[in-house]
Parts: sequence; structure tokens; C-alpha cells
Amino acid sequence: MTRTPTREDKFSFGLWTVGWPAQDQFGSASRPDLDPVESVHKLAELGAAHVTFHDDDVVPFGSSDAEREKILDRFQAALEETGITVEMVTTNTFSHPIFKDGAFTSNDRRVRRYGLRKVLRNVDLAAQLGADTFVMWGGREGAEYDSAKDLNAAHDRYAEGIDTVAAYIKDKGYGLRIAIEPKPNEPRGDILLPTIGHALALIAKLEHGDIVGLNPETGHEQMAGLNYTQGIGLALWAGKLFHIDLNGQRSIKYDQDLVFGHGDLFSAFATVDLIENGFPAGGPRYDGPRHFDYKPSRTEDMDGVWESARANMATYLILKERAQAFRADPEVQAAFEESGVLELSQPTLAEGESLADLLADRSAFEDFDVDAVAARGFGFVRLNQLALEHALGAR
Ligand code: ASC
Ligand code: MN
Ligand code: MN
Repeated sequence: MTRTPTREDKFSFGLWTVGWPAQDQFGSASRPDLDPVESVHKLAELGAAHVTFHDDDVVPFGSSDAEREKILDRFQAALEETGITVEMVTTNTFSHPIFKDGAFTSNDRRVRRYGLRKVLRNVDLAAQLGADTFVMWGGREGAEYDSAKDLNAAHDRYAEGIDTVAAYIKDKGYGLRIAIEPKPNEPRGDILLPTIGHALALIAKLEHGDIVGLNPETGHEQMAGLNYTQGIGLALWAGKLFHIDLNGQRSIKYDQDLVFGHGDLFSAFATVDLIENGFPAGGPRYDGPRHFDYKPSRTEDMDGVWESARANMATYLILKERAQAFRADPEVQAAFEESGVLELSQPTLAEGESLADLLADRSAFEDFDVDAVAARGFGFVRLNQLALEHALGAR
């Protein structure tokens, strides 16, 4: 059965995804360059609602102001014609050799100032196009060698860069929020802010951290052996899940950027379950675009590119259906109850109970039957099997 996406599904694609001509470390491009205007039309036809891009995806690096204006006019006409909107914009601070040691954290101050100017100019464009989110993926912010960076200064400069951009957004009255995208490595040997948790720690130190959150990518967490769903759960809990990059990754290796679900499928089921159904006992929800940041494999021709774009959305919709059936199943709800999943939302201290009350509660400690309670089974395996059977459509 083919699931047909509609605009209400809020599917979004980076222009650099379908537009990737598939050059890699070992070989040249296997596909022709794609005109961003054509991508907008094609993605609209396939049922996407939004596109996103790096400045250089639309306006080639080094274009004159006149060329830039002409290109942007043509791009905006395609948006109007199709009804596709730009929900997120991001800056390429990684391709040009000027950024070989990073932008905000380059050891060369001239590069940092240039990087900041490139980003600020792109903030203006993002606001002009009506985007909500401004992503910062610092792929070159990092090092191959521990001796290459003063880590104290590097974090100072990273925070300075982000705060400067956030202050500019506020100053201009733009309706934009910044979303930091963590990644553990590649292209740098080690990248600063390698995980969701690292990024949250930096955000907590910012002056303008109120408009700075996260854009976690499935594969980037999984490259570090981490659980993506758990990561976006933390970001949601912290009120910082501003955006998501969905894709597929098969275990700890280079960034595969596979189609969503073509990596760890059962983990993808859990991700969609959280996004679509929320936490089992309620709490903050993600309501933003379902954004795919993947790369159509180098083996594919242009038909394969569009087939892969479709596959991301179809897989998401299938998993959404399966996750809804999972939650609606009374057996699953009973299993949630039995395994204590719903009990976890009960505060550990009762309402109005003081610490002194807890210390005085003999039933909590002195008279507590540790052995009897320790003998309890949680039934997580059964619950997981129910999830698996729903994920496979076997229920
Ligand atoms: C981004 C982003 C990434 C990288 C990568 C570039 O903006 O979200 O993961 O750039 O897609 O190839
Ligand atoms: Mn990636
Ligand atoms: Mn990404």
C-alpha cells in the first residue's frame, strides 16, 4: 500500500538532499546538478509542504549581489507557484576552504569575523523568506588533534558567535529561533557539541539561550551509539526541541544519511511514536515540520532520487499508522500500566510531603520489604514484543 502525503503531514526536505550530485571522498558526482527550482516543483508534486536550504544551495558561493537577487527572485516565484514554504534556513560554513578550521571557532579571528558576517546575512534572508528556524550545524567546528584547540577559548567563541546571532535576531525583531545540530565527528575528527546533551550544556550558558534550541539528527546520535528517541525526549523535556532532521543510520560508522527507516527501523518506530503520540503520560509535544536530511545513495539515477524522497515520507506515514495502532491497543495500555510506565509520572514525594516526612516514613525504608519488591517483574519484554508486532503490522 502506498501512503500519499499531504501538506498537513508537514514534510520538509533540504534542497541539498535531493540535490546532492553524489560526489564523495572516493569518486566524482554520479548525477547531474539539480536546479533548486526544479526540486521545489518536484517536492511539491510528491506532497512535501516545505523546503529548507543552506545559503549556497540556492545562491552559489561568490555570486555578485545582482546575480544573487536574480536567483532569489526566480526561487521565490517557484515557492509562490507551488505553495511550498521555507520553514528553515541554514548556513554553509563548511564547504569553502576558508572554513577548514571552522567558522565561529576557527583559530583565525579574521575567519571568525567573516563567518559571522556570512551567517548574519543569511539570517536576513531566512527572515525575508518567512522561516521559523535557523539551523547551525558546525561540522567544521572541531579538530583532528587535541593540541590544535584551546578548548576553553573555543567554547567561549562558540557561545559568542551564537549569542551574537541571537542578539541580532532579537534586535531586528525577526520571528526566528536558532537550532543547534549536534554531530560527533565528520568532517572534523572530533566536532564540538557532539551530542544533544553537549549542546544543551552550552545553551544553558548563553545570554540569549531563550531563542536557542536543538535540531537533532537521527544518524548523528546513532553514529555515537546513542538512542535518538531518548535524545529528542530530553530535548523535548528541556523545552528545546525546535526542529528535527530525520534519516537512517546503520550503527556506529560514517554518516550514512540513509532514507528514514532504512537504518535502525525499530528505533524509527519509537521516534515516530514519540513525535506523533507524545510521551505515554503526556507532556511537551513536538509540533514542527517533519524534516528529512538524507542523501539519495550514489547508486541512484534521478528516478531513484525522487523514489527515495517518496520513501522517506511513505515510511514515516506507515510508522505513524503503526504507532497509532500501538497506542490504541487496550492490551498495550494494560501492559503500560503493568510495567509501571504510567506510574513513573507520579512524583516521588506526595503533594505537600516534606523531606522530613519522607525521612519519617518508616514504610519507605525501615519497614520496606526490599526482597518482596525486588522480586517484581516489569514485563518490559512483553511490552516490547507488542511494540514490535504493531511495528510489523502483525497485530
Ligand atoms: C546541514 C545538516 C547536516 C549537514 C549535511 C551537509 O545543514 O543538517 O547534517 O549540513 O547535511 O551535507
Ligand atoms: Mn547527517
Ligand atoms: Mn542534518
